[in-house]
Amino acid sequence: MKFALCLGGNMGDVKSSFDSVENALAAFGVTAIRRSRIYVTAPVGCVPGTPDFMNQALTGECTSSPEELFALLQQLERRSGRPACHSSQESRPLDCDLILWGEECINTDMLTVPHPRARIRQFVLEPLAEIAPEMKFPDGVTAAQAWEALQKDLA
Ligand code: PH2
Ligand code: MG
Ligand code: MG
Repeated sequence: MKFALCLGGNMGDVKSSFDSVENALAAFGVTAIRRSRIYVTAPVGCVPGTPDFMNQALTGECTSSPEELFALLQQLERRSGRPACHSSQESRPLDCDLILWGEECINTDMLTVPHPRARIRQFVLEPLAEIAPEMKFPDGVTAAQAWEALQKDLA
């Protein structure tokens, strides 16, 4: 299945954390890995004074289940030094969010895909539209169209 991630972080050596995500995904068997450029983005929904984030979209192809991939992503977040229990408003060395899993909707206790806030976040859609403009959300809207729509909303 083709999938899309949004990588983020605002503590420590974020670029090398992003590199280690690519290496770990390749070792896990993910192929056709593509990464956007790194975007420096203002924090959204964080306490005042939170440092800027770096964000990057990553796409790949995977033969394992979304749950298996998600477990790997959590392991990588943990390995970067991020506590297991962590508010989304806090700074973090590494966040690996599963944004799209093909055009599927997944709703389990662990996992909600598409990521519920993907369509309202510039730091998700802009990098994703850069590398996978044709990738579709379950309603058939492409990443490029979603990014265009968000830009209109933001204007
Ligand atoms: N992630 C968050 C909260 N706010 N802001 C930016 N700019 N980038 C992020 O990756 C981000 C955020 C929670 O995961
Ligand atoms: Mg996140
Ligand atoms: Mg996350």
